[in-house]
Amino acid sequence: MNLPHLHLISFAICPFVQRSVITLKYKQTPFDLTLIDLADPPDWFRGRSPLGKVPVLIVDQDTALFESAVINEYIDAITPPALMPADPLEQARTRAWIEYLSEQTFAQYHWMTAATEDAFELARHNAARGLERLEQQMIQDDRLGRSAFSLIDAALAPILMRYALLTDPDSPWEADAFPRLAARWDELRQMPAVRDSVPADFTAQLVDYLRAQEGFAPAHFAAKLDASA
Ligand SMILES: N[C@@H](CCC(=O)N[C@@H](CS)C(=O)NCC(=O)O)C(=O)O
Repeated sequence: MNLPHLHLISFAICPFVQRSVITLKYKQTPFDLTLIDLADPPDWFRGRSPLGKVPVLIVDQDTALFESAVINEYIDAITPPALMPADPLEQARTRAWIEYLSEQTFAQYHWMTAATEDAFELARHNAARGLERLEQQMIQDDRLGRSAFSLIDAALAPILMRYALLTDPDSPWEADAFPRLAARWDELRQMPAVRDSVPADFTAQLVDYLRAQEGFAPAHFAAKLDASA
């Protein structure tokens, strides 16, 4: 099958875009990437992205796909090896856990950007509960904890990468508390598709992003990351 031309529209530190970059790199599929500033998006982006969100994947300069889970399923369908299971029940379960990870991505974002100390604590608690439930699932359910790479991993890696970067006594993430997740992150972080899914100056870009926000958590992390960037 001749591959269509794939053009991914991105915002540099977006974890949802990163899901698609991981999938494209895992499949060793060529693609163009255009970065936009979400604070000041270009006019053409509004026309291409019905929700005004990234990622958008423009296929053959023509069709714009949106929603990272949908984009990843499309990439998976047109490039071997297939990551989505063939069995309809397993497909549905895969989609459900990817949706769960979307919630955890937002929980992490709320924690990283909490405006007040109270909101930071609440967000930490919510994110920790989400991680605990995931850890339990991985213990009970070998299909989730197995080592073969999956579309679930493409959604999990951006979250764990950010927790690994934002080490903090008030982090929901503790490697000792989540041994299954920590072991999975150890495997994922060594994969070239995951390692190369963010730019070399990712930490600096995250600091810049946080510095541009206001409130308790951004100031807290920007100062910490600044020192280590
Ligand atoms: N459900 C969407 C979420 C994408 C999303 O929230 N992207 C953020 C950047 S990380 C965005 O574009 N935000 C802009 C906005 O909400 O206006 C997906 O999975 O693609």
